[in-house]
Amino acid sequence: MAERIIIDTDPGQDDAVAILLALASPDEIEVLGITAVAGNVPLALTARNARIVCELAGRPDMKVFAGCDRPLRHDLVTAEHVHGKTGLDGPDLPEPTMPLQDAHGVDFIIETLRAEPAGTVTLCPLGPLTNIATAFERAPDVVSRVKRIVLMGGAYFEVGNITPAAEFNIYVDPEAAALVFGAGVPLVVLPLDVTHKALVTKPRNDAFRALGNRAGTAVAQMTDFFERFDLAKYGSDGAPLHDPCVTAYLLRPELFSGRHINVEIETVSPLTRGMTVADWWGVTDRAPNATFIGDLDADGFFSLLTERLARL
Ligand SMILES: [Ca+2]
Repeated sequence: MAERIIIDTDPGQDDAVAILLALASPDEIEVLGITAVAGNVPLALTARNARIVCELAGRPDMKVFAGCDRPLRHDLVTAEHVHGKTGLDGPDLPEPTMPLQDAHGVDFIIETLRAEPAGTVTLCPLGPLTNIATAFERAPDVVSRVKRIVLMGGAYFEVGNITPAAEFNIYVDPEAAALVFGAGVPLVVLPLDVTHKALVTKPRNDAFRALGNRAGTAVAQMTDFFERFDLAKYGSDGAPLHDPCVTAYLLRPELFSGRHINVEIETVSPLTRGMTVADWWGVTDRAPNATFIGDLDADGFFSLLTERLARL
C-alpha cells in the first residue's frame, strides 16, 4: 500500500525535485496535499511555485494550500541568494493556472490528520517547521495521529549553511523546530550531513537533461542555476539536492544509514540559534527522539531519481 503523505514545502528548486519525485511514484507514495510555507522565498511565491511544480508533473488536480507567512516568533529570513528572486529561477516555466485551495494549510493538516485513520499519515516537511508546529499547537489531539515525520533540516558534522552553526530550515524557525522535535512523533531527519553527499555532478545533470521530457529538462536547468551558488560557496563537485532525500528515503530507505539518537534545538544563544544539537556519540542520557541520517548511496539515489523523472 502506498504511504500517504502531506508535503510541507517552500519551493525552492530542490523542493521542486522532491515534489516531482513523489508525484512520479504513485505506486509507493500518495500525496494527500501540499502545504506551502514561507522560507526560501515569501509565502506568495512558495504557494505559486508549488503549483508550477504540480503542473510540470501533470498533476493540476493536486490540492495546494498556503500556510504560515512568517515564523512563530521571529521575522522571516529568506534565501534568494541561493534560489533566485522567484525561488524557482532557472527554467522558464509558465505561471500556474490551477487554483490555490481556499483553506489555510494548517487547517488542512489538522483536518486531514483528524479525518484519516490514526497512524496512517506521514508529514514530509521540506522547509521551516512553522506549519507543522502551528498545527500541533492549535490541535494537540492530532500529534499522536501522525504516523511519522520525515524532514529535511539540521546538520551535525556539516554544522551550518545559513550561520556557522545552523542549517537554514531550522534556523528560520527554531521555536517551531523545538516544538516538532519534542512532540514525541517518530522522526526521521535528513540533515546537511547526508544532503551534502547528494551532489549533482555534471554526468548526473546530463542524465536528467538527456531524459528529453519537460521535467528532466526543468530539473537540469534548476540545478544549473543553483549550482552556481554552491560552487562558489563550497567549491564542491555539484549542487546538493537536499529535499529530494526526503522523498527518496520514503521510496528506498535502504539507500540511507543513520543513528537513532537525541536531537535538541538551540533556540536562545545568539551565536548558535537554530543549531541541531545531535547526540551522535551518545554522550548524554537524553532519550533518543530522531533517526538522524548520516550517509547515502549517492549513485543509487541518482539512479532512482532519474528513473522516476523519466516517468513524468
Ligand atoms: Ca526546502
